[in-house]
Amino acid sequence: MKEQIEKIMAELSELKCQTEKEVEEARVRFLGKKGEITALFDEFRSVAPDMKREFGQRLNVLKKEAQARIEALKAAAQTSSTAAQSEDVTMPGDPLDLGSRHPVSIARQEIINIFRKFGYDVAEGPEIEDDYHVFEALNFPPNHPARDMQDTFFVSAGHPNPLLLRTHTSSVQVRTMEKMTPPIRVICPGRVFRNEAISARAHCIFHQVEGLYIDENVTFADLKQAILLFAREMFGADTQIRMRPSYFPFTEPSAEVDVSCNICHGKGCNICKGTGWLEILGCGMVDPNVLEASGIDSKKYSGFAFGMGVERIAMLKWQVNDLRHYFENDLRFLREFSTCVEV
Ligand code: 2U9
Repeated sequence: MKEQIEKIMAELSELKCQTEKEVEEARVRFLGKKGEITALFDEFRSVAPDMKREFGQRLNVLKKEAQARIEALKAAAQTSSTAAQSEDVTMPGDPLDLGSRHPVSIARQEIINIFRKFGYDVAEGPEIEDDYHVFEALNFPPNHPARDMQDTFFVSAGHPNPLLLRTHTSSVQVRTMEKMTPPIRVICPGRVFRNEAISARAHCIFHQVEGLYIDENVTFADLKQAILLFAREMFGADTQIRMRPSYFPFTEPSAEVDVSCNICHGKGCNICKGTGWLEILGCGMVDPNVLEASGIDSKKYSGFAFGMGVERIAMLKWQVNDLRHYFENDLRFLREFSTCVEV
């Protein structure tokens, strides 16, 4: 009996089971009604009285060991079967909810791509600027309303050259003129800030793309051609433009540009308010004072400049009726642009 107890003890320590079924089979084999350990307890009845104490103790140790081993194997089998159920490695992965480009980013990139094709470089500059680069160098008179606290966010006021949040990206062109000699052909995309109440048509933060072309003999005809080509690339090959006289401190002459309505093709609809035209940008010939302020000889060089609001271009291109959609991040709105990919 001693050898049998030792043999079963060795088998128990080597025992391995993968599944709960295998554990149950092992339990039946050792501890079931007809199990090997149960059979030893039956045999125990016929053991000589002087050996009963020793074998009784050995048998109890063996039974406890068998029960503990079976319990441990059962717990391990249950854990691995739960893990196997929850981790089916053949299942496809959880789909990732991919985002898409914001319509303002798409429009901004389309504008940049068009002017890049025309040979323009891209320049960027600081959003916190000084009065000189935003107003003074651009021929704004000292009492111009844009220089007022009502219209501009000041970072440090009461200084001869206060710091402020730029109200247009023209300051980037000024810095470009300070650094470079003509020919200069540059577009300046960026965020601008104006102290305005938020509404369907205005926001205190928006995006602009401005352009500047300076060389010898640049004329208004060159400006008109550049804007016409841009409008046709942006809004379609049959787009017409018209120019209306306007005024800006930094350009002379100045104009506002409309494109023919891409919804009604000039017939008149509620998008163009029955006029057949949509305003897209402002432009003009750079004022000689502006050239001279940045060290460019206005007798030798001339140039044109233009500026557009990117949110407005995107509104016209995709018929967005309220500027606030751009800032609310409503996925139903943003997903409408998931198939618009700029090249
Ligand atoms: C330099 C010289 C001239 C940039 C220009 C406009 C006309 C213009 C507005 C369009 C809509 C701003 O976003 S908006 O409100 N811009 O009408 N911008 S000419 O002229 C410059 C710029 C830099 C050195």
